[in-house]
Amino acid sequence: MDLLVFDTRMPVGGSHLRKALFSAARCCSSVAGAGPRVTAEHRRQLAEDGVTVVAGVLAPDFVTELRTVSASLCADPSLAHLQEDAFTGSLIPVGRDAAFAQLVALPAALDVFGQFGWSPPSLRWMSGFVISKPGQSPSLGWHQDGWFWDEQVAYEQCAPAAPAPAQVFAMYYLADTSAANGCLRVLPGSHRAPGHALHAALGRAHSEEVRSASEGGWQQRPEHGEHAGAVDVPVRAGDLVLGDARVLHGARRNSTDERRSLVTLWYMPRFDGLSNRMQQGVSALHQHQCADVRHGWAEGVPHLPGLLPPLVHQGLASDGAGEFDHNLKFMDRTPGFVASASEAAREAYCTCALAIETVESGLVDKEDKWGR
Ligand SMILES: O=C(O)CCC(=O)C(=O)O
Repeated sequence: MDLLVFDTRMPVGGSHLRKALFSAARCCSSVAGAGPRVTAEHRRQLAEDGVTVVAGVLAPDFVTELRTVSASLCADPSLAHLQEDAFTGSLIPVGRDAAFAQLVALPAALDVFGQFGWSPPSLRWMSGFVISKPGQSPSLGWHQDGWFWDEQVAYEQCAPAAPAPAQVFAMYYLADTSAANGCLRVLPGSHRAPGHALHAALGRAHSEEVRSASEGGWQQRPEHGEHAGAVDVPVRAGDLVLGDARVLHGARRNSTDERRSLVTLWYMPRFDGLSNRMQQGVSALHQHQCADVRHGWAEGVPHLPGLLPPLVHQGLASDGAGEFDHNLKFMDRTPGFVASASEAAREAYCTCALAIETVESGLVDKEDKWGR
């Protein structure tokens, strides 16, 4: 399909991501002599569509440095086990190289976050990965990265005056992207549609069950298909793609012979306002995936110490899979109400479910997970 053409028949409603608006947001986001500027359109896109692009956040020299570091990590034989999934490509924690400390606490990015209203100490960084798709690799399947679907914050954005997302991705592609080399694609508005039909058809994100590239027929699986309302998000190297963790997204196949790499960083814009249980989950994920950063990383990088979540001591058991599997026991990756959730989560879920019910009757089951 054409890039960024918005299909008005999309099932989740309320979204207006269109090529013209998207381009306008990119063009207007930089002012000569100043850092990138966040516009009302960026805010609207993030709130309603679940993703926006702030152009030109990384200087070209820094992009080159990050590309060199990423390439050397991908060439490191000791990290081969983190590159076995042909769909994702590499999934190498940024803690493997201190060069990424500068990126996590980059003043230009913190300035952008500040314009969205997110600042330390409530803004915390959780984790990050070098995701590098080799040339001639298949698409990365549709998925969402929310792991807190038993929490109130997973559902409160169905309310009209929605607060900041609980978790956002900051993606920096290290090369210009297009449909040919595996650009990002998203289903705008799906972060606010936990009853979206696609959820029930997908396996858990970044788990063993969705990484069997060797199996034939992957092209026919729903996570690799075309879906109504989906848009491509091609960017230039160094742009910042900011998105809600819950938005359904994936990447097109890389049909070129060049690697296509990005760094995905995960931030919690309002860590202080999260439940204790979720704060502990953030800290546990941080420790599990990026513990290396505590060993000397923060030294000499202004702002970084204030972005790190507190450490916790709790079980970090995974569901039995290897280091590549990003599913720990406390995570709830499936949208929809679960009986063990708190009363606050139940109320938020019901409000959200009622809002969706008026749009899509028949999808709502208040007693159990949607569609499962
Ligand atoms: O590879 C990409 O373009 C997207 C990566 C992604 O989906 C993620 O970091 O969650």
